Amino acid sequence: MFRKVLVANRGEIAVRIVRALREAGIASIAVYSDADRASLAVLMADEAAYLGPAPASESYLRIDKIIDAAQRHEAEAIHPGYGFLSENAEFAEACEAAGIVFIGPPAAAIRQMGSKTAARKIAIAAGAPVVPGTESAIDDLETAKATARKLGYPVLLKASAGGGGKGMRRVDREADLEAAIRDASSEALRAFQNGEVYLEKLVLEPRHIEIQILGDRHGHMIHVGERECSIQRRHQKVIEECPSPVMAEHPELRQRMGEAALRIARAANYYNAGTMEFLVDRDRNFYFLEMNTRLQVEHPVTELVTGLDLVQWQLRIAAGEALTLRQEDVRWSGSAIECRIYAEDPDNQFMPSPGQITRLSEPAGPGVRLDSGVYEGWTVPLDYDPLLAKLAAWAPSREFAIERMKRALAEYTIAGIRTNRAFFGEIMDDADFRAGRLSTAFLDEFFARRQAHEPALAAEAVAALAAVLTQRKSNKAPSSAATSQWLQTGRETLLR
Ligand code: MV4
Repeated sequence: MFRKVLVANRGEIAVRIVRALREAGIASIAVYSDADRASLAVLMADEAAYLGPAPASESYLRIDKIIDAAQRHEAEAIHPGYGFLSENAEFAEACEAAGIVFIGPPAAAIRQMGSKTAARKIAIAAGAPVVPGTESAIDDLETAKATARKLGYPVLLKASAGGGGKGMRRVDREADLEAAIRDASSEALRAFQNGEVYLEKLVLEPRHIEIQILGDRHGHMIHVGERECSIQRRHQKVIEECPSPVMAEHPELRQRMGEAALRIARAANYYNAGTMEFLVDRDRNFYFLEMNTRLQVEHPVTELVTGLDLVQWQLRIAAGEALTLRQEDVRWSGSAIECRIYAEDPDNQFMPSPGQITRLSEPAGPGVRLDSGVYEGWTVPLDYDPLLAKLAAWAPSREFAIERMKRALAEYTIAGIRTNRAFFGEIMDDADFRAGRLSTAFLDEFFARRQAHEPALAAEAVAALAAVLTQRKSNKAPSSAATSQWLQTGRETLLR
């Protein structure tokens, strides 16, 4: 096993990895930018290495600086976390070239799966179901028209290099196809420097369910079940759970999806931790979408239900150890739900919220897990994703996990900044959520229902306004530079 590992990330995931390293008796090195000098990960790690200015392009995305820090601190391996360089094949290769182990999959698998069309081809070759569509990029309108007609409208245009919904266009009729190809292609070109787009049949109101896999470097691979990730806002996951509520009624689906995920992973010569994303339609047909070649934000719900520690397994696998778990050793017990706590204002179009955490009181107790990257007094930088923490609740049943989540949310106090904490309480009480009636359309429908009830809240709004007005004299106007920069960012987001 390694003696010392560098964590090439920040925030809650850096803390999560530092914790795993400490448990394994491995020394940890945190990295930090100017904005993160006093981050929780820096405080918790054994050593810390400065990278550079706050912008990620000058710090957390700088392969040269990270490799240099690892060498200066004599790290034997680097854990990339998620985001940043975690799915960068060049980074994985640079680690190897420097004699440092990249804690993740082989660079070739990262590269292959980075292309959605290549991933689709691998899945098809592996005999796994994919959404009906084209195997390669569209290069002429007439062929595209013929394909769309064969698939049947509505169809979906997607960017080959895509992800996160960029370069995606729904097309409802042939008359709209030409313009949609042009729009999607130019958006893809701007976002990914690659204008290739392809066609898929549109799956209506699908669920988004993903399968976690683990494989060692000796050819042994297992799946550790699914996560339901249908509750998303603008392609950003908000709530995740394990098991998916559909598995309660259709337990054979887990095995079928698990086997499909493993076929794809084997075809890609994959090892370490990875995730296959699937769309699941109303008739429970499932289709492979894409693969994430990294540890996922939402991995804790899998850990709570399986009792496995995915980061420990990542470390052992990267060190060349055998995955000693057999498929039949994996058991799923109870139900776990995770809420992503963001520094954003749910009452103001989820704009990022400025500043310093003036008071923090964290939930604990039975069945509660908090993966946080913040502490009282810390100023949340505006340079990065504003994820503060992930709050997860486990219980023997989904119903009780929801009650535990509500209790934990009520115990959670974060003052000085706006957060989406209270918004989760509303979702936990939503009838569709409680019934497990989920799809990627859930949040839009939830907001529409909420809007419909808004007039009933008028009296409360008047009371709240009165309370604010009476308190106002004693409050100083927020005027720090940090505040105004946050507001500026928020306004720009709003105007996009
Ligand atoms: C789809 C789809 C429906 N039909 N593909 C969105 C991001 C990208 N990774 C794939 N996405 C989708 N692909 C077909 N053929 C619906 C979505 C989609 C979605 C997928 C997962 C989670 C949330 C989503 C929200 C809107 C659309």
